[in-house]
Amino acid sequence: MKLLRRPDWALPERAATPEPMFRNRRAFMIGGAATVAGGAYLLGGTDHAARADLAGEAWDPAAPRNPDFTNAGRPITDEATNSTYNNFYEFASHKRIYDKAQALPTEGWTLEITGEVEQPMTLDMDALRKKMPIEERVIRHRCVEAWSMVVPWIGFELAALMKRAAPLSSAKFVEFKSFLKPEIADGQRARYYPWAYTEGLTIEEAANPLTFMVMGAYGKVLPKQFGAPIRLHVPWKYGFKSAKSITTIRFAKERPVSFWEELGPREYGFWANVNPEVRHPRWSQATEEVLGTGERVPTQIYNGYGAQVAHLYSGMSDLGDKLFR
Ligand SMILES: Nc1nc2c(c(=O)[nH]1)N[C@H]1C(S)=C(S)[C@@H](COP(=O)(O)O)O[C@H]1N2
Ligand SMILES: [Mo]
Repeated sequence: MKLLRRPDWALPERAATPEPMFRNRRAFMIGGAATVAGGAYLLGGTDHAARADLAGEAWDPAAPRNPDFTNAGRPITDEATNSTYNNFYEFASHKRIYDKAQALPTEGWTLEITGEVEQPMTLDMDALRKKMPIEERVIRHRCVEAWSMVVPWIGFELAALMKRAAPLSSAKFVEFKSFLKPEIADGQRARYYPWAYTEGLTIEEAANPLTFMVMGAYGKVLPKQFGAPIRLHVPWKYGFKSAKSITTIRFAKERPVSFWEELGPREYGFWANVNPEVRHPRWSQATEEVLGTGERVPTQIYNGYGAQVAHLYSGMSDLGDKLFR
C-alpha cells in the first residue's frame, strides 16, 4: 500500500512528543480551543459539555457481574473521562470522536459469522442478547500509546459464539472486520488507511475465556464511541487488537493481516501481547498512564493476565519478537 502523505498514526502525540513540549501544547489547546475542546486532551480532564451525551439506555435487566472479574486492582475509570477519550480512526485520528461517532447507524446491525465453520450465520443484536450468556466484567485495557483504563464491560465470551458456529478443523485464525461507511465516517475517506478496520487472533486466542464480545459498558447499552453495537476486547493484548463496531467474524485458514499491521508491520504486529520489556520502536512500554488519574504505574506482562494466557505462547522461541509483534 502506498502512503500518500506522512500519516497521523506514525506519531501518537503523547508518546512521540518530548514531555515539556507536550505540556505546552496541552496548555495551548486548553486556552485556544474553547470550552468544549479542552477536556479530553487531558488524561485527567472531565468534559462537562460531554456529560449531557452520556445518558445512554440502561442494560436491562442488569447484567450479572462475573465473580472472577469484580476487581481489576485499580478503580474503574471515570465514565465521563473514558467516554470522551477514545481511539476510533473511522471518525478521526484524535481522541475526541464521541460526538462524530454518534453518526454511526446501529439500528438493524447484524453480525455475520462466516468462513471455516459448520454453521455460518447472521445474527442481530437482539438475538445475541437473548442467546449468549451475558455478564459484566471489570477489566483492564492497555493501549500501545502507554495509557490504560479499567472498564465494566457487558458482553459474552467469544467462545460461546464459537460453540454455536462450530469452527472446522481447518480454522486456524479468526478475523474481525469493522463497518465500512465512508459516507458517515470521515476518517474512512482518508485513502492511505486500509479500511475496513481489521484484526485477527489465533483460534486458541479466540477461544480463551478472556476474549470477550462487548455490547455494553457502565451498565448501559454500548455507547457509539466505544464501538457500538458490538466490539471485541482482548485484555492481555494492546488495545488496537480490540476491534470496534464489528460486522463480520470470519474463521480462516490463513493469518489475517490487520489494519495496523498493514500500516506499520514493525510497530503494530500480529501478536501485540502487552510486554513492558519490549519497546515499541519509538517509545518504552515499561509504564502506563492510568487514564483519569495523572498517575503512571508499571506495566505488567500480558497486562497482568498471564495466568490465563501465558500457556498460549509457551512454544514460541523468540519471545521479544513474538510478544510485541
Ligand atoms: N474499528 C476500530 N476499532 C478500534 C480502534 C479504531 O480506531 N477503529 N482503535 C483501537 C485502539 S488503538 C484502542 S486503544 C481501543 C480504544 O477503545 P476505547 O475507545 O473504547 O477506549 O479501540 C481499538 N479498536
Ligand atoms: Mo490503542
